[in-house]
Amino acid sequence: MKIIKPLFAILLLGLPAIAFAQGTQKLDINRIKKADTNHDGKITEPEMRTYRNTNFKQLDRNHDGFIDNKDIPRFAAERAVPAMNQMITVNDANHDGRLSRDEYANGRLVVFDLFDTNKDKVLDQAELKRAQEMPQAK
Ligand SMILES: [Ca+2]
Ligand SMILES: [Ca+2]
Ligand SMILES: [Ca+2]
Repeated sequence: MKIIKPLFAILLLGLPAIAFAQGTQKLDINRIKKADTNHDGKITEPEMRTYRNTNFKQLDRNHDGFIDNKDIPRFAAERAVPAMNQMITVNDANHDGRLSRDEYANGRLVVFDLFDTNKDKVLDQAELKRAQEMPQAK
């Protein structure tokens, strides 16, 4: 599956679409570190899922219990809708075109897997550093 690089941040962290639209899609290491709940400098898969679970509220801007394109403000649609569609495609287990909290929190951690180069289900400092330095698509 081809993932457009600027979508990494939104896919990995579930950044609010509004942040994405404002051009803050460059991967921010400090945001990633928020997922590191036990502050050991590494992010485990359960930590990432917990982070997604807490982040769901932010993404569900219209508070209907699902994440979909209706949660994207109109002015942000041009840039954010493709990212949202990609995120839905990857995680939409029941194929209803929107993401429930479970689908989002338990969905595929595509970008996590991508950055986890040694496949130990942990993002360590070296892997996070590489992730941050990954060139963005034009
Ligand atoms: Ca919603
Ligand atoms: Ca769904
Ligand atoms: Ca690793």
